[in-house]
Amino acid sequence: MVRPNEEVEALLHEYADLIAITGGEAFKARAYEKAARAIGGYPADVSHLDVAGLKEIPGVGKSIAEKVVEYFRTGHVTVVEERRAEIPAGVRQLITIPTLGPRKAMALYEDLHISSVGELADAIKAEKLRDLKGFGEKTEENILHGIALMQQAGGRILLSTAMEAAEDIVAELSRITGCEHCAYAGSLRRMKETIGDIDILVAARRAAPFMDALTDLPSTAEVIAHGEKKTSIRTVKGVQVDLRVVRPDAWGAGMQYFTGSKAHNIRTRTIAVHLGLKLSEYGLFETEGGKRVASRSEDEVYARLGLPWIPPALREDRGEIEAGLRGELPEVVTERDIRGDLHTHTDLTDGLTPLEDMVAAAAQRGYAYYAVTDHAPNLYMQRMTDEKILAQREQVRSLDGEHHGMRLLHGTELNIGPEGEVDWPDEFLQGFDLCVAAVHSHFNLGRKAMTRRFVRACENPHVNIIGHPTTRLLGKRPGIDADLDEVFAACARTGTALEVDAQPDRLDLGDEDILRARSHGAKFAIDTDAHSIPQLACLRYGIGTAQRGWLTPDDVINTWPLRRLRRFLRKDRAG
Ligand code: DGT
Ligand code: CA
Ligand code: CA
Repeated sequence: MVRPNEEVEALLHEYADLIAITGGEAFKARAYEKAARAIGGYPADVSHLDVAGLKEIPGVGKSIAEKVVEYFRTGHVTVVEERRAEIPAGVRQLITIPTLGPRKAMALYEDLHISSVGELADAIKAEKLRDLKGFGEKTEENILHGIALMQQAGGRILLSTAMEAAEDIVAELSRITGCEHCAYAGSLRRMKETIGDIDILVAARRAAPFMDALTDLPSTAEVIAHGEKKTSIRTVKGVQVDLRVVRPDAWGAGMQYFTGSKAHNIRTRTIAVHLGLKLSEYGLFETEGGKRVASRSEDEVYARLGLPWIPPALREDRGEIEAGLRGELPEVVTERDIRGDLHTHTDLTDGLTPLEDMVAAAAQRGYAYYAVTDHAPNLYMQRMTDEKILAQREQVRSLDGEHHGMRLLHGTELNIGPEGEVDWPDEFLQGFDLCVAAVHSHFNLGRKAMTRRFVRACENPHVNIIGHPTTRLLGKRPGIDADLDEVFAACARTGTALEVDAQPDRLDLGDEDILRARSHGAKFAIDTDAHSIPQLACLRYGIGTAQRGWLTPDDVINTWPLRRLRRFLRKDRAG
């Protein structure tokens, strides 16, 4: 992703929120939202553009372009600063509660002087909200639910947010003289879906220059601890970073220890004890006499324990130790195995980028095939029609093979209705190369009806992939309630793949559901669901999640050669 673009995206989103809270016109807030998304999804670095260049971006007019230029020239935007000053930080915190919009947040502040999440929870408990205009018992319930969801996230951050921060810091520290290795470890290296804190490891003879560099970074807001062995800081975005510096000859042992997980480490330490050895972050030593037997590389440490090197995503004590001891570790799927993306959008619906640009960007990633799957008509706000999708098909056919032979598949993202029905009749669906189908409404049908709904969708001979199957949004919306074992079994039986949607706030299916689905024999598609060119790079998060679910290339249909994929896409149909 392009970092300056993301900064502007965040700033414009904030400005839109501020406009909404302070009672500004709704259309103005919407215009800033739209520009924020467009800039976030713009493939080129916007910090290099002047006003004229910025105005080329759809949705960006003169006034927004000028603010962006001001931001890169001065580091701030005056009107944003002014609006910020009008609103207590607590109110801005209120609108981060899922289900509570800016208008309600401002009403709470003006009528009840509520300016923090804690005060809001107290007021709900005292039943103070239900008498406010526009509120009621149901609103109280919804807000409490939103607060609970926010607290469940428990200060954990999305994998992508942690990854971007960590990669910046690793790049900075790697430049320092004396740095022999630098990498992130912990849950981030294991590609967990959310991250508590970032753990960074450096191998060097002297620790001080690295510790000092971390505390001096411009993105460091607060120093939590500053020591010889470990330094902890908090970034301006509120993310905690722990840095440890180890001696170069202990790099492997350090990485093994600080990658974790704790549960995995307990197992490796126990194996060491049985071998008359002691394993720590400094190395593997003989218990008697303390002679060092391994520490330089992870490979060496694992080998001395009788284990192959274990991919970090598997290190959760979910059977990887046993599999390793038997020599049966899976060869998990990697980004290099992926031959194409099977769920992507264009600006024909809610994507930001025209078809030809998405296709060109996909080709640059070296894909052998690429599917375009814009939204189908029942997602009404996308205004899809038969004519539009057929015209797009013509366009897809004309671009097919134009980029070093990359094949294009024309698909759609269908909406699974409450009864499991989808947007178009069979005859029309026949014309697509593949169909993703996903739930976008009626999230609370009840378990039985929801299960039946998914099973019916799987039984549709044209539905190839269930998109973001649980519809969860990390930290915002729980997954749907269905008998997933029944759904997964239906997928396996009907030849319908389950998606591992790589959008960082979805990662859906998640690792545990993948493990379950795999045990039913289901197949998977790791897709980005990209709505812009930068989002094509989210694939890595889907790959990490798939690895945590023990998926191998054979489990993942978009690692297959096109012929095998096409056979799968035909389901049981003849021809
Ligand atoms: P997080 O930060 O909550 O997302 O999860 P982790 O796994 O990154 O946990 P963290 O940051 O507390 O510690 C990083 C790694 O250091 C952890 O995965 C394993 C190792 N570690 C930390 N504390 C202990 C411990 O008490 N025993 C063992 N064996 N390993 C530990
Ligand atoms: Ca951590
Ligand atoms: Ca940590």
